[in-house]
Amino acid sequence: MVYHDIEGMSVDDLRDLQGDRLADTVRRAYENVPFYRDALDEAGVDPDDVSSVDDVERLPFTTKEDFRDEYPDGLFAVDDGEVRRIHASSGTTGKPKVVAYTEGDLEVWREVMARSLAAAGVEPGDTVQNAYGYGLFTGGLGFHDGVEELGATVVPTGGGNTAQQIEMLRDLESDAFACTPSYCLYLAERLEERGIDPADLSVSTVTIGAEPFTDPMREAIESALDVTAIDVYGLSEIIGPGVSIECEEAQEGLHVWEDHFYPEVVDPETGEPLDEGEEGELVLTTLTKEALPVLRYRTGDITSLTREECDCGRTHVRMDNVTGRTDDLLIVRGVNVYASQIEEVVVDADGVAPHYRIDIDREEELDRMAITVERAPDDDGDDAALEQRLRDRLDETLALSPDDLSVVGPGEIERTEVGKVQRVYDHRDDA
Ligand code: DLL
Repeated sequence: MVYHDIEGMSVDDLRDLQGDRLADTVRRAYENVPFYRDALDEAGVDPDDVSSVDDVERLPFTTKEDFRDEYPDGLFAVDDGEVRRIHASSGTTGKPKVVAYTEGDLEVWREVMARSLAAAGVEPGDTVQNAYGYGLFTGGLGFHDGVEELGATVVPTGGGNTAQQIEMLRDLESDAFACTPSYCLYLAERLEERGIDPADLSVSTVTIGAEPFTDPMREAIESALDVTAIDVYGLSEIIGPGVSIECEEAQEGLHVWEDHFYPEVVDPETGEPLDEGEEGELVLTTLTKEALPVLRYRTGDITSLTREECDCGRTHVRMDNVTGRTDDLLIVRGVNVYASQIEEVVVDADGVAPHYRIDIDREEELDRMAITVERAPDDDGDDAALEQRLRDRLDETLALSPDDLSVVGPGEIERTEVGKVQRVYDHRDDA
């Protein structure tokens, strides 16, 4: 279902609108945020010269470090009295990134989330159980507001508390469920333990995001829960969930709501813009944010863009599923490999459960990689044969031979009930 006419706006009109909104955003950032005034001056950009989206490439980048340096509110562009809500996202190191919303920003967020849910196939009157965490994390409240805005019913279970989650899913007969991909797997196992067949639940759609996942992982989720899994993307620095989503009609890339967020893909090394279809780092510019306008944010997320017509009729550009981040690149003895490439091989293999972990160590100046995978419960248990199959596939597809590859029994790899999953453990900096 298309929620708003703007989703089908002609590409030319969309570009005109983006140009006007970009000019406004740059002017507001320049006038209200000393950080941006300095950065724009240094880049030699006069806000009065910004009039079309083509000018975006002249703007300076904003990075995660800038958020940390300006902690907590140095990037805010409005007075405290206009801020209605704060969220924060914590990384693995340093201070969290604190983000702010005016009443207008909250309205935009509600709307893009309502659009996203409608694109995923949720309809007014449906019931959506929201298992994203509430609190400073943007997932819980972002989904919550969007469900209500769409005219559907939200069941705000939040993260974890799986026994209650299952009880509510059964008794309230929710049509859709919202959670991270790792929680889908967790939930599927708890359902099985209780002898509940997911096919007997009324949930038909799960909107999964907040973590990278590959196609084999999505297939594992869809089959374990007997649902369609729709990929939803977003980040706190830009708004939260609702930057982009797959449409249920095509499920071929995620439509970026580009009347509010302008996407580019750049070479992660040089920062040079890449062409449509080329894979690189996603860079986003907010076009309507009031409390926290952000120019050319280096998301670190790897994707590519396509403007090809989509079956669903939406004209908004699509980004590819994000399976990894620039900082997930594991360089092990000169071989560059992303965790997602390993995931694709191991999760796709027969006899393996969709759970794994990667440990990187350094011994006597040499990097060592250990991969641990889990035997699927219904596998007959020839671990040696399984290990050899995986080694052959890793070698064939990635030229990678892990120093250690172990197969463990069902349930032995730690699960994630709350928050974002961690699968890569780099111990090289521990010493
Ligand atoms: O994770 C917002 C969100 C909540 C998105 C719920 C979707 C659903 P942050 O905590 O700021 O915000 O983390 C943002 O998570 O830069 C990506 O690296 C990753 N990420 C988010 N969605 C996806 C996705 C939320 N669909 C960071 N696929 C982003 C892959 C994703 N990675």
